[in-house]
Amino acid sequence: MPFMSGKHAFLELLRQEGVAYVFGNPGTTELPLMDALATAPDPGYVLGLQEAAVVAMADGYAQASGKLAVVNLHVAPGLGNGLGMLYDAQKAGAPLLVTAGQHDQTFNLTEPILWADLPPIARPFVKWSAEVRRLPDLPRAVHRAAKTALAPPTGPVFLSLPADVLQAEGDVDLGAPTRVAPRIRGDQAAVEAAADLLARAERPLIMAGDAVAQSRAHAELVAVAECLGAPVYAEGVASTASFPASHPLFRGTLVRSAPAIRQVLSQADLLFSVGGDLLTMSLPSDVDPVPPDLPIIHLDTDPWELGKNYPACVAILGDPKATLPDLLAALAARMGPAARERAQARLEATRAAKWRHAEELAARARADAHKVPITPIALMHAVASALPPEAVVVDETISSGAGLRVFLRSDDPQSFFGLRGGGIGWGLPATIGVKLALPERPVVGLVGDGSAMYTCQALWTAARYRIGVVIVILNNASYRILKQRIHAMKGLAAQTDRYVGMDLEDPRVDYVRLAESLGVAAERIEKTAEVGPALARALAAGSPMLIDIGLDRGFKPAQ
Ligand SMILES: Cc1ncc(C[n+]2csc(CCOP(=O)(O)OP(=O)(O)O)c2C)c(N)n1
Ligand SMILES: [Mg+2]
Repeated sequence: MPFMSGKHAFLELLRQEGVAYVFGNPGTTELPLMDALATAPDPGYVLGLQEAAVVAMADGYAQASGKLAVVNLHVAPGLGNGLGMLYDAQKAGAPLLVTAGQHDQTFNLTEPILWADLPPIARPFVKWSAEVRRLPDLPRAVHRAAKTALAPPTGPVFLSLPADVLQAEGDVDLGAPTRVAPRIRGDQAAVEAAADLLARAERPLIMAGDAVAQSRAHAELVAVAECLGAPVYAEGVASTASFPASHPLFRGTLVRSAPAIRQVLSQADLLFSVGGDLLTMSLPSDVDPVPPDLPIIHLDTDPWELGKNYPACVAILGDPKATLPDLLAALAARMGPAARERAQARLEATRAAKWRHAEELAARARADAHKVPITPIALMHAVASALPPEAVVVDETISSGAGLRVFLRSDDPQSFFGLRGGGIGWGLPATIGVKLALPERPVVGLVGDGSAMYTCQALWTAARYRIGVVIVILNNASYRILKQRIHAMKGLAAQTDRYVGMDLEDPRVDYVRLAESLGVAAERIEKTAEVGPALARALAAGSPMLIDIGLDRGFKPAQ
């Protein structure tokens, strides 16, 4: 057993777990760790200037790499600042080990400044939350935390690290990591039952969710979708590229409104959700999004999600990549030439419908292309047209993203990441984390102006560590989505045309000067035709760049 201090043991344990980066913001209780980092070649420390930005950077890194990301925050206020983004990380299932320094344990009863009991603060947002009380417990705690974060369904965990534990010295048994093998094959009888229903369905519809991208199961899901000729929709809160966007069966994202989802699902006689979320909505509705008698087959890595809101006639706990080949084999055994012909006809019909829809949207974008200020759909079209196929898009477009998933060629599971939890301010720092995970790929964040202001400090991190992201600010000088929604309520705001707390004017934020002050080059764009060349310049720069887009502020539906 090596004789060592807690702080060195902690870094060694992270190395054992394959951790490349600690994302953090330090204070006095973190100084033991910062001291150990002074002579440690790895893991690298990535400083963020506000804890929300720190957590969202780590989240982007964890989601894009599939690896454990470590966060180190400062006692209660530091952890508190990070909680909104921890909520988002939890909803996205990002494997994060969030740690916070705690005061020396002999000191805590006096209630020192910044002190609070930390594990209960983090507990609602993590899979496991604990405090390490003694140096000998440190290895077991870190290994258990890492194992738990990475075990399916993946998600954040929290450890409080008192300063005396990190300062203590002793013989430390470092133990070893455990990895839960993720390729869990769904129950064979359930797979057969699913195949019975799917093979007989005349209008099957597939909803593809995060679990598909996370398990890298594109090829497996494509094979099943093609066999069935079933259209594939991304779930309503579509935060990953859960199906190759260019595929003729991909019909884009379900619009997160109950009547709109009901309309799509009404076309089906069977719904097969592959890791798809049923159904996170943002507003209550008199219309139930799921038609009453629609049979549902649900495959997911998380038993909590199966049948959570809507009963599933077949619920399969399993990894999509491991389970879909079994389903394909079971389908092949059940589908004769006539069934295959019908599936082929469905595929052709879906291809045609997809093409018509894409053409319709592209025509709208083209019709807007000359307008100043730039309209959201013209911008989405211009961005998608300018990006190379290997680009990765991080989406916090909020009210401006219509058409994005139709125009984008997000064809591989790491090509798209979107806001899963709804806590805004995620997109800008997440883009930086994604780029750290995928340094060879162009990474572009599309971020609402309001959203950007929650975590704009992250721009400094991009400059400091020379992380070559491109941040596109969708600048409508407003919380446009809130204006849209309050207008739709037809209440006092709509009657008086007053929208309290939703205009970001007087003064307007100057994003170019803001970025420049944080070390990031920036330019302002006012015309759609300038968007492509600006993106090309930014991508060629290799250093971080912000493009501030002057967007139309209109929010009322066309009369
Ligand atoms: C942390 C957090 N604070 C507040 C909100 C409420 N909220 C949702 S969208 C939004 C405005 C977003 O503005 P912007 O990013 O400019 O996008 P736009 O609506 O203009 O498209 C706000 C304040 C939230 N979801 N999360
Ligand atoms: Mg806005």
